[in-house]
Amino acid sequence: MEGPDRTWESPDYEPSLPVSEKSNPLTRDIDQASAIGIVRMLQACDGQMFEEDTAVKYQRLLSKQVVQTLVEVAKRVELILKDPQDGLVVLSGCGTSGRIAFLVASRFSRRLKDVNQSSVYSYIIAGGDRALLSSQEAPEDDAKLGRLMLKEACEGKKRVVFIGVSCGLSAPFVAGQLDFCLRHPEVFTPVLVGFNPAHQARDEPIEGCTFTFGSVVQRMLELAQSQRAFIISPAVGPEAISGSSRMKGGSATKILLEVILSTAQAAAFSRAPLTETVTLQYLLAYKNAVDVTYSRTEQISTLVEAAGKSLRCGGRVCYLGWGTLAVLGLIDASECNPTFGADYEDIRGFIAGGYVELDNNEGPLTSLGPDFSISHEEFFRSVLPSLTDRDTVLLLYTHSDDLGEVAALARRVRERTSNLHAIYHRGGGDNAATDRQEVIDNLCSSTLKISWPSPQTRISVHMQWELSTKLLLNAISTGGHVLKGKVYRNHMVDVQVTNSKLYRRAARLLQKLSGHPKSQCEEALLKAIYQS
Ligand code: F1P
Repeated sequence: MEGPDRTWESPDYEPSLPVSEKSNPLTRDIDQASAIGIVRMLQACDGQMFEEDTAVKYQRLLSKQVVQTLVEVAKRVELILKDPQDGLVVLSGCGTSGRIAFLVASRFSRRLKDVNQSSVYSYIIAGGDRALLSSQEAPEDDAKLGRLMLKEACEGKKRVVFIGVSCGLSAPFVAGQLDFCLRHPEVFTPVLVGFNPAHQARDEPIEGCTFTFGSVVQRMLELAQSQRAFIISPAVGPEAISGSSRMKGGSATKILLEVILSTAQAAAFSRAPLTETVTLQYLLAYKNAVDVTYSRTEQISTLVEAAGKSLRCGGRVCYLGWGTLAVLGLIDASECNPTFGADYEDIRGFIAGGYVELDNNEGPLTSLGPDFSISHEEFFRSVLPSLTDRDTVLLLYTHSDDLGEVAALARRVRERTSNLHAIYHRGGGDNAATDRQEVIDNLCSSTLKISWPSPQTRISVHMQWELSTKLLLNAISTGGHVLKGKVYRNHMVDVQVTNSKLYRRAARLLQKLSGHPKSQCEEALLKAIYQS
């Protein structure tokens, strides 16, 4: 069997770029690939998340040091769970990182509620809740805003574990929050999650601040020696589409946050030991989820093909989901606009129960515009009447959802289009097909059904289904846009240049592709941005 491709790890490979911005040699020709070729490339890329560390250059997800830090952070969370009064665990980030923070904080808050415990989790996303469903990239550059939002969230709290996520170790919003934590060590334990080695943290000046992301990381590294700050920053390899941290960055964020909170919660309420072995078992359960998902290459490529066809001929792709799988649909759809220059109607997500089910801090956002209408009713009202075979509809559900409701919805969609597909997870060894499931199968032109064995660890099988669904949706929306021609080699070429990270990336890309000097490329970019 062929070993992993380690080209990107060489010091000579794109040496000026951090791992999160490098282009992945595995996907260099993704723009030329067929649907199945795309899926195989994504599989190889996602597989890099769990590769072992070699020549000590990069820490990886399964490295001993990463596992040890996860245990230490979980212990800090456990302390808050055991004595929740005046304590808080804050998960924060920008874009995808903030969306995953929301997803994870919501899930674990719900779990605490189920066992009659008071909630200790809170999320912050740059730009507020509207950023859960749309791209709000300018606030990412605002360190002061980050600090203010954190201050507000922690008002009156005496002990706070703050987990700031920035995949590229680069967002000023998160740097501002970490700086604030470092200035108030009596209250805050700062934790940084990202996917570059610490020395690759961004060192560009931040407007109105005396610190850079890099200098904040330096201060944290010093405190890390006495466990007063923690940095978890394994490399997961370059993204399949260069810099698209919604992909592996988002997946690895979900894995790390869930491992920390799951192990902490099990230790606090079930006296489960909080050890490296247990933590490693959790991580390996996610590796298994990735492997199980990609064992369906053919079926995934059917979905990619369908999405690509719809997008190419001006049709739409709609994700109609239930529970947290629907939230993943909303998240995936919202990311297509900044990544591929897509219109909000190109790929849209809908969730059964709308904002009640989403349960976000700011409540319903429908008044913000049509792209914030997210319920199935809204789909029936505004999309269903104009649905045709050009559009692709994808149902996202699990065996714990109301299959009668799924079947009823499938029937209504099927009256307008035969291009109906489903992703369905079932677990606990439950393989028996129900009548309702058969009805749904017959209505759909393809069903990607994954039966999950009961997990060996305490990990919730739902979290594996979620990761699996995230990978599938990322493959569908990325693959669909690649087939539409929105990617050149493995670069986003229809990206919106809405913050400083994206500006630098766009300028670099112009230089790489045109061969012209930096100054000329920046001038051309500025002209394009300001349309002059
Ligand atoms: C945050 C982020 C990404 C998004 C885009 C712009 O990045 O919003 O989620 O896909 O690249 O930046 P990071 O701070 O997590 O690196």
